[in-house]
Amino acid sequence: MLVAGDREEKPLAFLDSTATTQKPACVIDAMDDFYREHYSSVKRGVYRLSARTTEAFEAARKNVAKFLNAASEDEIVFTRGTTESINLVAWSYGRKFFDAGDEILISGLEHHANIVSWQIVAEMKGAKIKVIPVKDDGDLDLDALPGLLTARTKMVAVTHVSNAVGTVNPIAEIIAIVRANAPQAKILIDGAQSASHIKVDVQKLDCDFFVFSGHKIYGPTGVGVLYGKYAVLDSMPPWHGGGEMIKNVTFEKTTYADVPARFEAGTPAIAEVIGLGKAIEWLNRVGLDEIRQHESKLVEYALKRLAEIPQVKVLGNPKERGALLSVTLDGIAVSDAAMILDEENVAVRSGHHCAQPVMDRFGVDATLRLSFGAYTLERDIDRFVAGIQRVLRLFLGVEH
Ligand code: 7TS
Repeated sequence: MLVAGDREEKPLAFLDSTATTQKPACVIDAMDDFYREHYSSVKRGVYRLSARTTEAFEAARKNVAKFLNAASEDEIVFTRGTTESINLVAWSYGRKFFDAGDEILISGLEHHANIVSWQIVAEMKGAKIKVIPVKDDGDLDLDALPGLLTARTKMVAVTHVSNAVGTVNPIAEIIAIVRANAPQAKILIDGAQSASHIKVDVQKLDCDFFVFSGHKIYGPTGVGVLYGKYAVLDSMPPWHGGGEMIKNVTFEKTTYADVPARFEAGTPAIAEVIGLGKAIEWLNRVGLDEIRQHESKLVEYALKRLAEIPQVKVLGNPKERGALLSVTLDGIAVSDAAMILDEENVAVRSGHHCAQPVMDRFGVDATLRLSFGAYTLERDIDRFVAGIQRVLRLFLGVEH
C-alpha cells in the first residue's frame, strides 16, 4: 500500500492498527453497493427499498449479537463508537442511579474515554472516582481490588486490553471479584482493543456492558456498539431525544420506545452499520483465534528484534499482551523518532495515546507504539527496526 498522492514512496508499513484498522474489500464493497444500488433510510417507509435497508441494518445487529454471544439482538445498541457508548452509559445509567458519595471504580490503564466520561457524571452527582493501581510490569494490582470495592461502588469500568501498554486484563477474574465483593455494582468492559483480537462471550463473562468501535475491528468509522444486559438497559432512561426513540409524543408528555430503539435517536449511520456487519462476517471467516495466534507470533518476534537494541525500552512486561508494544528510546524524543520513521514510510503512533495517567505511572511523557492487525507481517516489524537503527545513527551516532 502506498500513501495516497505519493507514488514514489516506499511501501507503507502500517503499524498503527490500535488506532484504527485498514478495511477488507468486502467492507468497502458492501458500503459502496449500498450507496450506489440500495440507498434509503431505515424504519421510515413502507416502500420496499426502505424495508430492505431496514432488514440489512437489523441483520447487522444480529451479527453483532452473535459475535458477542449476547442473549438477544435487543441488547445491541448502535452508537458512534466506544467513546459514545461509554458516554451513553455514564449519562443514562449514571444520571439515574449515581448519588452523592457513590463510587465509580476504573483502572490505571484506561483510555481517556473511560476516565473523562465518568468524571463528568461524577462531578454532576457528587460521586467519587477510585482507581485500581498498575504494577511495574503493566498488570493491574488485583490484590488491591477487593479493598477498593465497597457498598457504595455503583460502577466498575475497566478496559479489556490497554491501548498504551498492551496488557490483557483478566476480566473474567475481575468480574468474579466484583460480583463477590460489590454485588450491587454494574460492570462495563471497554473492548475497544480486544474485540478484533480476542473472542468475547458476554454471557459467560457476565458483564453488564461491553463496548467497542467499528473502525478498530476492520469496519468503518462512525459506528460503535454498546452491549448491555436487557434488564439493565431497560432500567435506563434515554440520553438523546429525537426521532425513532419514542412510542408517543405530545407537547405534554412523551413515552419512550423499548430497548434498543430508546437509545438510537435520529437517522443512524446506516452504511456504517452495514459495513460493520460485513466486517464481523469477515472476522468470523478469518477466525479470531487464528488472528490472535498470528498477532501473538508478531509480538514475540517484535520483542525479540527490539531486544537486540539496548537503547529501546519496552513499556511494561504484562503476563498477557495484546497486539501492541509501547517503547521509549534512551536519549531520543519519540516524536523525533516518529518523524524519521515516517520518512521511511513506517506508520506508528507517538504520543500519550489518550492515556496520560498511564504515561504518568511509568514516568514518561510519550511512547512510540507499534501495533498489529490480521494483515501485519514480520517484514513490517523489520522495517520498524531498520527505521529505529537509522534514528540511532542520526541522533546518537550508534550502529547496530
Ligand atoms: N478505549 C480504548 C481502550 C481505546 O484504545 C480507544 C481508542 C477508545 C476507548 C476510544 O475509541 P474511539 O473509537 O471512540 O475513539 N484508542 C485509540 C488509540 O489508541 N489510538 O487512537 C485511538
